[in-house]
Amino acid sequence: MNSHFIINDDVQRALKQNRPVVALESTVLTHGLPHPTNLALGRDMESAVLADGATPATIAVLRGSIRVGLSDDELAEIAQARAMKISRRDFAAAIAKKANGGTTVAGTMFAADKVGIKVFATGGIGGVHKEARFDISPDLQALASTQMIVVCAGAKSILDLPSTLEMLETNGVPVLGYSTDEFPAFFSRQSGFKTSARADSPQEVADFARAHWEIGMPSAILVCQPIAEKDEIPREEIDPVEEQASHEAQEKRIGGQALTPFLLQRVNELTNGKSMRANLSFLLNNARLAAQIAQAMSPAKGQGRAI
Ligand code: PSU
Ligand code: MN
Repeated sequence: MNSHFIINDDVQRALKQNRPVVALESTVLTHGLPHPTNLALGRDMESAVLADGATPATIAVLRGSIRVGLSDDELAEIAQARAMKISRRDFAAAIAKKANGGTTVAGTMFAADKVGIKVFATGGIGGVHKEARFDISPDLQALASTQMIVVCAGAKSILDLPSTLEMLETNGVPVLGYSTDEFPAFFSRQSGFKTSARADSPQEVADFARAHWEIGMPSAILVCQPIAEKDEIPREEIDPVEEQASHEAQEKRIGGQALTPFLLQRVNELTNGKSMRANLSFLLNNARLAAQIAQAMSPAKGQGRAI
């Protein structure tokens, strides 16, 4: 590994001993949630991964280095500092400027793959935008070309969900519903669209992934876990809010990397923080499930818990 990457000791040890490791993204911390909620979430996600027997590896760029695994001080720094949004094209810019940055799903997958992490938990993936259908998240490209299990709560209905699912199909990415046959729409358990397959336990996900990669498939597996029923926001409530946010984005001509953070923030304002609470709920659930899947994937399964 070259000098642009710094892997922290806990993660390095776990990887060396083939113990389960779960990658966590940081754009949700730098661009998705306000301070100090973002720091509390970052800590809670790490604790959730640890409690389910895996080592958390939050990925970010700190002062120009790609960091895999952060200390608590470093997590606090990334949650507070001005940070770039880092997808695949942005790493070199951040390194050259010695900047801080939160890595998106695509950015996190890139770094996690480089160090050999196979399981990653996030909230929602990027996809095809409704406002501009040529605005297709690099997350979809990363999913097409990285052998990794990505646990999410589906995608937001601020995105063009049918086009997003079509792109995943085009790119050979299996969309696994976790205990569901329906693609979950982030705040809602249902979207009206089907997944391509289903798994009902961490072991089933692990077996599916092994089969996919053993035959030589280069793509990721997108595991979609619906939000808990108690935290769900009904479609009739969230859909008009998302539509309003989308109109505002068009009026203000917000595009490119700024679009997703704008939409997230507006939806949160318009729901008086309800969407943020829902977001926190499934981020934690996804961290837990990812840890269980990482255990099921681990050859060192049953050799003691991560510390
Ligand atoms: N969707 C969310 N919350 C998020 C993101 C997406 O509901 O925090 C973040 C993720 O990091 C994702 C990125 O990878 O936004 C996608 O941004 P873009 O659409 O610019 O690719
Ligand atoms: Mn985009």
